[in-house]
Amino acid sequence: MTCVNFSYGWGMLKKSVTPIVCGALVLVVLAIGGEAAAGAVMEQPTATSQQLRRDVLIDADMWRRRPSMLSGGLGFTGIIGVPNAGDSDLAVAEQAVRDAGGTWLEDMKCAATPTASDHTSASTPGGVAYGYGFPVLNNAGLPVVFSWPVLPSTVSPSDFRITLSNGDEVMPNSAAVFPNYEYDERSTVVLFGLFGNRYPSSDPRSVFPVKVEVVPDDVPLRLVGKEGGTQRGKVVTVSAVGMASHPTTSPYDDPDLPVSERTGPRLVGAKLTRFSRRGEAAPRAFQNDLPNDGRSLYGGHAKFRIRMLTTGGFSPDGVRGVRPTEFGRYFKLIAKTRKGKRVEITKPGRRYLIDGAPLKVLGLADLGRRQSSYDDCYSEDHDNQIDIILSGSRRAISRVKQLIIPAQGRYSPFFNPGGPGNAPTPGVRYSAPSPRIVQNVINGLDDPMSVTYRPWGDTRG
Ligand SMILES: [Ca+2]
Ligand SMILES: [Ca+2]
Ligand SMILES: [Ca+2]
Repeated sequence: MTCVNFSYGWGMLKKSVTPIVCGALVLVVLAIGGEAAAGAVMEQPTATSQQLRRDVLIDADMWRRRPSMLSGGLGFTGIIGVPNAGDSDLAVAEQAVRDAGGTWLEDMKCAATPTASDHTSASTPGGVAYGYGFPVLNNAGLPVVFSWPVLPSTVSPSDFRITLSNGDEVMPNSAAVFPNYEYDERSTVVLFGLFGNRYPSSDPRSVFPVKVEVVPDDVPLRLVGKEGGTQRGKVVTVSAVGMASHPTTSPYDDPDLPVSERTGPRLVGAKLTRFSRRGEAAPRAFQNDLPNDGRSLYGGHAKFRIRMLTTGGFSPDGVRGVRPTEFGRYFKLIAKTRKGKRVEITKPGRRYLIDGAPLKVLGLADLGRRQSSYDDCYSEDHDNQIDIILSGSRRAISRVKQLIIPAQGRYSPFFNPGGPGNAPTPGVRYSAPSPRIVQNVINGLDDPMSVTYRPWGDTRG
């Protein structure tokens, strides 16, 4: 058996395998071989996955004053837990991925030789076990985004019930804060399970989630925040039971819909704060793409941060990472002067004047590590946060009011990991591109709306 190139991140596993992951793969083979054997050896979740269940939050964002579920809907199907997707023989891996409905990048331009996990967003069963505890086979992915971070030790599959458009109710197979594992994140839980198919919602054969809800179990899911949702409030935990989302579309709806109607990933929040790297850390087993904070990439020039929260992974094609240099490819910021004049901020590195005060976008962060240059193999965390890092005066920065993803013309849309790559398999339907998005920016310069919860007093993995 070959034990290489399990990736992780939305199931994209960029890292070489540890003995633990090889062990998990062996368990998968046993599971396929016979349920009795699987039951005997798979009672315990992987040790790595348990690192994500420790209750540590450091300056984690509250995205609204009140706790709620901001989004919860199908991301993509079939590509989570694909046996052989990480095979070192890339022809074997590509065939396995395409057979499962995934895509495989061609003509990659990389300084290093691309591995299977550079070519595809499909994950291996062993890679799933690394972050989620147990392997799964050919599952769908469904991110659930809350307005407050979760209390990690309360997260389990039995906290969720998914109602499908055909009336079926299903429980996920997996649930974890992965890949939103940094201590200043953790408001998104990703679920794996069997949540539908790839027919568009206009097709009578279509099955997709129409309700995603938090239900009671032995240890009901709790969120952590502060009274009133303000920095000064007392730290509280609240039950998430009863919170729900009601999707009406499938990510497999027509990708050629008008840009405003596309059913790909969206934004659910954007917040401006003073730059801080507090909480920019993760448990030991999850540090491969760290540090990825603004100061690590842009040094002392990093003075302000606009962090965005998305409903699912953001990639230019479903597979490749976003690069720190690509602000202008996807985004623009809108500032309003005191007299109401609109200023579009479109170019990184350019100095803009707002009411005579300077502002500059340095670039993007919360992707991967700083490199001297970036290519098709750039490894990033593939979670659902991206930071825009700025320098300039507070007077100018505080006038930034909107973040826009035009998603057409000279602007690229985003795809979740179910996207088509650059060489989709003919006849296979992939998840849709993002719509045009206009997101109001929360001004957190005075009140950053963040919460720290650290009962054990340390941040080590
Ligand atoms: Ca991150
Ligand atoms: Ca980060
Ligand atoms: Ca990120």
